[in-house]
This record gives sequence, C-alpha cells and structure tokens, in this order.
Amino acid sequence: MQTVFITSDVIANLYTQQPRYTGKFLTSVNEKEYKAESVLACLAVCGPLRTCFGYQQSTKRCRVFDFCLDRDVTFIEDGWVYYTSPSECDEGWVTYGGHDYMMNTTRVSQPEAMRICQQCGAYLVEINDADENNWIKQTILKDIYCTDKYDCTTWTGGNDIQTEGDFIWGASNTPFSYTNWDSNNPDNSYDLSKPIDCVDMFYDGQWNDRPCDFQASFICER
Ligand SMILES: [Ca+2]
Ligand SMILES: [Ca+2]
Ligand SMILES: [Ca+2]
Repeated sequence: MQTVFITSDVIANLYTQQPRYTGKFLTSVNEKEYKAESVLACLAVCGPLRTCFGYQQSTKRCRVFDFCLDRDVTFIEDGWVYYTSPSECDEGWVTYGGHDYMMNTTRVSQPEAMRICQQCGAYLVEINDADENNWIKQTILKDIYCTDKYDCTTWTGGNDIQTEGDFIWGASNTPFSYTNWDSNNPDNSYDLSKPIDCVDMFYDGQWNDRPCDFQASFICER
C-alpha cells in the first residue's frame, strides 16, 4: 500500500488525514472523480465547498465528496488516502440505539436547522419512540433550563406544513408514529399572522408546535 504524505502546510491546516478510510473505496451520491497530478492538485479541484477528498498516488486519481461517512465505505481498494476538513460536523456526536446525535446550540429557524444537519450528512432529529425521546431528554437536554420553557426549546424535524394537523417527520416524510406533546400543544396558536407548523421540544422532553422561523437550538441525527 502506498502512503501519501501531506507536504503542504495548506493541506495540513485545512484537512486531516482519515486513517479509517485509508485503502478503502468510498462511495457517495455526491462523488466526483478526476485526474490530478498531486494531492495538492486534487485539493485544488476540491474547492472550498468540498469537505472530503481522496487521492490515489499510483493512478493519480482524485475523488471529491460533499462529506465522507463511515457507512459510505464499500470495499478495500489499496492506495487511497482520504482527507476531511475539520468542521462542526466532526465533533460532539453521541451514539444511542444505532444512531448518532449532535446538539447544536446555535439558534436558527427550522429550515436552517434542516440545512445544517444535511450538510453534516444527517437530518433534523426524528423521534420514533418513547425510549428515544427519554434518552434525548436525559442526555442531550439535561443541562437546559429556563423560567419560561417556551424560551429555550430545541427543534425536532417535525412539521404539519402540508396538511394542518397531520404531523410528519420532514426528512423521511413519514407520519408521526409516536408523540410526546405538551398538554397544551399542539395548539396551532401563538402568532396568528403566520403558520404555526414546526415542532420543537421543551427541556422536559415534551413537544410544542410553533412558527418555523422561530430561532431555536436543534439536534441532528444520523
Ligand atoms: Ca430517530
Ligand atoms: Ca399547524
Ligand atoms: Ca404551540
């Protein structure tokens, strides 16, 4: 197996070699492959929008991806070395029940939260049963508290945008099979000037409906 060393400070500062992908074939829907004379040339092809790339020295092939995930590793292919750019997506994941979760405390609208999760190869959290809800409450929401619980909520991926009162999980487009609504919610009421069609969670793990442009923390799941 060949080893490609990072010879440039530029690469070293922007990207980290990922030993777990070395010598593997990585596939992803967003993959593109190019000829590149060197790792540096490959990086140049990547451009600033890519978060992951691979280079095979012997064939001078370069593959670029929007992101690299463990589940995208398909088979052994000697000589490939992969690099990923350190980003918000790399740290803070906690595993439960075969899924990873990451809390992001930046307050954004629900559509923006969905976009950020997607960028990390994940989706805005979809809560499928009481166990998952309890775990989120006890682990991810455990340090959150505010006097008015409406002030410090966390987005889930739920909405009733399509049909009022029919709640679905946005990423998988599936109806709620489990719910943990707060006793006064969903009330489809808050600010009557706009639709109240997105679902967030109070710190006690109960759910609420509110306008999708409200700014809240959010949890990505993958
Ligand atoms: Ca889930
Ligand atoms: Ca609604
Ligand atoms: Ca509400």
